[in-house]
Amino acid sequence: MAVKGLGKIDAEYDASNLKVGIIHARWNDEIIAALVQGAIKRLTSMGVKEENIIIETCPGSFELPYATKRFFEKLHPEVNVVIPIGVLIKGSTKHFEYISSAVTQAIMELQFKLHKPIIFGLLTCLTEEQALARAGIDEGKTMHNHGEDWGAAAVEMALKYGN
Ligand code: RBF
Repeated sequence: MAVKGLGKIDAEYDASNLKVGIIHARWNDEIIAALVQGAIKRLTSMGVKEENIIIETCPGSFELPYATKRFFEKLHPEVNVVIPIGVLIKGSTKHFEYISSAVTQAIMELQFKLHKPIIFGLLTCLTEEQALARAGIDEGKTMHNHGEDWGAAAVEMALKYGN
């Protein structure tokens, strides 16, 4: 049994009618691309139709909460759930700490404001190696792709708790 990770999904979900938004930041693009692919792979394997996965981008992780809000309110009110995806890597200044906690808090609060499920697709890594590993693309392939977990979480949250 795995100690970390999402664990076995709790039910057979029929996701064939779900509409899912993915909004990804454009910083750290190689890692982002792998995470987005991981999310799409899991969503489609659970029955979400490719044409019902709507992908949008924003500049960096800091912009994810507002982009997610406007995605629901303006661009695609019909989507059931959004996966905002960003990769923050600690540098030599305090940016990392400020952005990590502000974005985390804002995404959490946004769910309660909008009454929509929003998945936490933010990696907050101390090194680039950590981020590569969590996207499943480090040299030794030491970890799985966390984007896949986010895809599964999106389906479960939309079908069990969504409206
Ligand atoms: N955005 C990310 O998504 N990941 C990062 O690792 C990241 N690091 C940043 C480091 C610095 C010093 C600055 C100024 C910005 C960084 N950003 C990063 C971009 C940030 O999320 C935002 O897009 C910009 O600050 C514009 O509002």
